[in-house]
Amino acid sequence: MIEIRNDWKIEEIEALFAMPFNDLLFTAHSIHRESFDPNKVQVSSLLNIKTGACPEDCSYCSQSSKYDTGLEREKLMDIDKVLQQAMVAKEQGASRFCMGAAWRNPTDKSLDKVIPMIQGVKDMGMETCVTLGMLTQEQAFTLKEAGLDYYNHNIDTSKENYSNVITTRNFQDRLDTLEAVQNADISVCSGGILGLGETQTDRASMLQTLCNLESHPDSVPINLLVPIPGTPFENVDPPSEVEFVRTIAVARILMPKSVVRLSAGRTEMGEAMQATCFFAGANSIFYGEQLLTTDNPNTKGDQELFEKLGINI
Ligand code: SAM
Ligand code: DTB
Ligand code: SF4
Repeated sequence: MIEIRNDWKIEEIEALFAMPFNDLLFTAHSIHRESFDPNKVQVSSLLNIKTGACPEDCSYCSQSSKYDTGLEREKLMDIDKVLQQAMVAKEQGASRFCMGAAWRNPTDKSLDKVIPMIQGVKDMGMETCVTLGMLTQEQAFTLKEAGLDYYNHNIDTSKENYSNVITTRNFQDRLDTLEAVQNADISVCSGGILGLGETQTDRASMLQTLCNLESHPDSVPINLLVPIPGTPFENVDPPSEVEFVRTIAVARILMPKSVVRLSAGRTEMGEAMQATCFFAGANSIFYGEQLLTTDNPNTKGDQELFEKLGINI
């Protein structure tokens, strides 16, 4: 029987990180098989529906107005164009369509424009996800009424490292939005980024926050930083592959029933690395040639990788 815990101590999580690699992977994979088909990976496609000019100062992001990243700002996309992209994603086999906006938070007026997009995607038979920044409780209820399935809102890093990465909001702001989303009974997608100058203790602490939430996030994206020229973090040393895989494995052990997504950064990963992440407990990816503003592996390459690994989507 898989035990779902919400009382993990930091020492326990650090002890998981310190396990011999093969023992850690064996443990994570054994847990993975108890709740999931080990040969199945869920695929979500992403679309940035509003680009750039974000007032937040997230030090990793191409879309912050605080850094000159050369990104051209764009207004909220027209619904027809959004639904056209959603159709492409569906044809490629995506089961969920995730729409992102470079907002600190949506205004009620802008939320009204996103709602028909959610309904249109839902009508195509795909699951819906949006990531629009911080929400009020009221706005979360509105999204639930519109039929939204998932809300993505990452905690990004540990509470201890947070102010080194973002200063225009605090860690508690993120937790408040997650609570509003959970109260509205929308599935939560929340994870973080590796490669923000964090220590292993920071990684343990970030996962501790996620697994000690009242209920575990349904989906946990683990992103490898995509370095963006012009941002403060453009030259930060990336974590080693072993450290990255360890983080996936520990996330799997701590949140045995959550879907763990091998998210941004796959263009830098070879096939064996991705296969190891799937063994360690990752069972979701972003699928399609674009993330929000950066490249993702092409779908043909992903299909070939799945074929080689005997993975079904
Ligand atoms: N503005 C909203 C927000 O921040 O919540 C939604 C969009 S924001 C771009 C969504 C998430 O993408 C961020 O929380 C972060 O985890 C991830 N992200 C952004 N830039 C990234 C990068 N360069 N590399 C990896 N992940 C990144
Ligand atoms: C998540 O955890 N990663 C996605 C999605 N949720 C919104 C975003 C990755 C963005 C990578 C950088 C970019 O394309 O701008
Ligand atoms: Fe804005 Fe989101 Fe980028 Fe932060 S991560 S700058 S909130 S778009």
